[in-house]
Amino acid sequence: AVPGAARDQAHLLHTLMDTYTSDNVLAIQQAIVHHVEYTLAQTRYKFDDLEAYMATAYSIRDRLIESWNDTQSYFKEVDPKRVYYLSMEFLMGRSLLNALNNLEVRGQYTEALAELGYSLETLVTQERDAALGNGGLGRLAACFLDSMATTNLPAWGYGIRYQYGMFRQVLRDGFQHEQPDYWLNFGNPWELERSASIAYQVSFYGHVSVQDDGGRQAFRWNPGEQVTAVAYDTPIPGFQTNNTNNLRLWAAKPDREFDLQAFNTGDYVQAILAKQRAETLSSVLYPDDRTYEGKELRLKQQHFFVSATVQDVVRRYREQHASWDAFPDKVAFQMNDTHPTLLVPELMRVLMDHEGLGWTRAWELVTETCNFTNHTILPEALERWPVAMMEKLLPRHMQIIYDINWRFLQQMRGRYGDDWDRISRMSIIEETPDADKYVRMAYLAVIAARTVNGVAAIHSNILRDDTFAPFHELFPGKFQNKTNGVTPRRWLAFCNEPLRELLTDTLGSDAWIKDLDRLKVLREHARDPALQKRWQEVKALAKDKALSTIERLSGVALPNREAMLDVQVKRIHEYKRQLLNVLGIVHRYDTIRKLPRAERGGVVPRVCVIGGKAAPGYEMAKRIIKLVSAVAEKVNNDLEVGDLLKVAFVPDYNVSVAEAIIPGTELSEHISTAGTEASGTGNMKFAMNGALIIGTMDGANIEIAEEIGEDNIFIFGARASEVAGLRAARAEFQANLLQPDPRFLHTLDLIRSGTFGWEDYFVPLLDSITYSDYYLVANDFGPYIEAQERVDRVYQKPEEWTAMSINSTAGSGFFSSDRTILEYAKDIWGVEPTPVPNQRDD
Ligand code: B1H
Repeated sequence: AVPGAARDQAHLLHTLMDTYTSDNVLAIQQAIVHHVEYTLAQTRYKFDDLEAYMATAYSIRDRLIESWNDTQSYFKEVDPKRVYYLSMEFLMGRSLLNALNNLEVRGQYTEALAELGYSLETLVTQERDAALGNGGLGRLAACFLDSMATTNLPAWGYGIRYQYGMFRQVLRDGFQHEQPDYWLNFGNPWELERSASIAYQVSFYGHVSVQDDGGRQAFRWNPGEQVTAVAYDTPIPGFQTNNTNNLRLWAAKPDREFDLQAFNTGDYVQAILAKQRAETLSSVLYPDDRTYEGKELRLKQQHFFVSATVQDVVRRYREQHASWDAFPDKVAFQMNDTHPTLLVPELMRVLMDHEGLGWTRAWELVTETCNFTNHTILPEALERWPVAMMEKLLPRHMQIIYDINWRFLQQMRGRYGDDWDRISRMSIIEETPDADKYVRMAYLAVIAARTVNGVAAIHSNILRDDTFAPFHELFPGKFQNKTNGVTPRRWLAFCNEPLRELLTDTLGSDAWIKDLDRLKVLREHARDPALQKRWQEVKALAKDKALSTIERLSGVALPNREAMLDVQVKRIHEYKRQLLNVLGIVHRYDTIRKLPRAERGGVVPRVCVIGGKAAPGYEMAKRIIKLVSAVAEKVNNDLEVGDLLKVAFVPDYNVSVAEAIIPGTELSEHISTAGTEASGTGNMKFAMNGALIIGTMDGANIEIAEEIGEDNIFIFGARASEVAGLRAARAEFQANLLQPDPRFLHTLDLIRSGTFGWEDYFVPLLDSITYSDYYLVANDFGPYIEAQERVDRVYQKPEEWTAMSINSTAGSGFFSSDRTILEYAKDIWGVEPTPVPNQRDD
């Protein structure tokens, strides 16, 4: 029994909290005005939209802190197994609407702000996107955080608090320019700085000494440089749950104690400046998701966040456990691609050199807790670090990697004998005569991880049968598939309110938001005229909004709201084949122009939108952007064509722009060369919102086709199984097999002859698909054009189109990241939903 005094105190506390975070409008206004006056130190009588946004955000953060504290103390009490999701990228986007909707106080806040004279819709746009990621990989991590909180998993995200996120893309004269994204300029109200309580030293360089420790060799790393990692915590709310998880991002600060010697040399100011350089470690996100860059700073970033994370996890474990025996029952790590693979040698090092475990025991603990997700098979993206660089920066880790490799290769010899060819192919160390040696990070990850997974069925099959085939033979049980998903909160319920209402009405409750499979029921009503009518209204509303956003961002006038909205938004890559899309647009333009005036009435008007960033050093991708702009310039000003075709390039595509465009899109393009896109997640977002997909049999498109039915998607082009043969045929100039489509040749001629200007600048682009054509643009052009003609024909039958649209949403349940995350929880992590009781209910 609780003693009387304590009970009274608890009651008092509950009452106080109830008053402060009550859901009534007055309490909300009080909290906002409080933050205007006392946190921002502005006068409550006059504050602008930015200040109103900040104060609103602080008032919501107060609520999040409460549930976050409750969650952390509950987990401490029950000590469930936790999962740690390590990622170099978390592409979070904006937080305000997400938090309001998750806490289900959006209505009350809208009203509270309106009475104070502010519109929530306007305040929302004051927030800068948290763009700590490149694209799909970073956004996947963000969707996973949302689903882990919503499904009540004891989960933490760990990453880097970059001061500069993904660059801002501006177009000048149709060319991409990069501008820094200093997103923390006005402060970040969603984070809590933990510099006083949670900070660790992270070491670099130096040398390793060996001591004899009673017959056992003891290794000591004497580092040459140290920085401090300071924690910044961002609460991650779930939907309709009291659980609030944590995203912990590390920032580098100068180390307080290290190298005081430098100060004694007399140059005090120089010494301070030198220390200050530590902060550059976490200053910038690498904006290239195509080729891995062998830059030392990038390797430093990887070790920095891995080392701080390991120290944090070990401390948390050690607080509650005296021995290491329970470690695998309490901890699971997920490595988001190879970027956090230093986790393996770092955990080995800590367990052996600090905690005194032997190799065998340390290896058991590492291999029972670490798991690896691969996101790409493009060979140029696979990380290989020069041994010389690794040795210099992380000498002890390099020793451990050599040891892991030595033991692994011994095992290989036991199995395959002196098959040196095979052994060198599987070695973690890549050794080619007369060349530098490299550490193959993916092999290190595969060898150490308990599970290895791909991100869509086809991708996981390629990993098993091709990329990692020899490892699959060795460890068949390790390999899994976990098809990606996206959060239906941000990507449907919160970004498309009218559709949310329609779905809730049609399905009888809003339970679908947490149980997306319920959308299946819609199938039965796909041809119901009443539903179709409302569906079309909802879609038209969203389309109008999307078109306005596109007009504002691209500067292209789009007066015809009836034109089909056709969108391809994603990073610009040759393998994603934006070039195929542009060639299709040029062909469409040419076709319209050649049509006799009397026949133009039969043309389906289109607005073709392309958006996405090119890596700053990716010349081909930058030329593609210029080509889109040049084609847009010509087409949009051609009075002959008028409203039948408009082309827009949307600059600075990011999470917030996606939320504005996806709900209104009618046709979305996912047209990568089969076998190149690991999964894709944009495809899932569009399908959920009832856009039809034109796509290849690649990545998750294959499973989308399966789920929504092949009749509801426009599939075209070479299959993955044909790609190698087609490429080989090209290489051998078997021209008879590869007689390019005359429409393709004519389209290229139009560009080459200067129809869109800049013909010299486009030569490398056109050559890349004329000679080697690695991504089979020429091969798939004809089938693409024909698929687009099918699209046009269906668009002319609104009932057909609407039924396909309803079926797309209906079949998208499988692509909720809740499903994905529960599969990870069960098949990989062994963690269980652990709902936190509401403290105020007792
Ligand atoms: C994906 C990356 C990626 N795959 C290197 N690989 C990076 C590679 O900064 N880097 O060095 C950053 C990112 N990103 C994407 O992951 C795939 O291309 C998509 O198909 C997939 O949907 C997404 C999530 O799994």
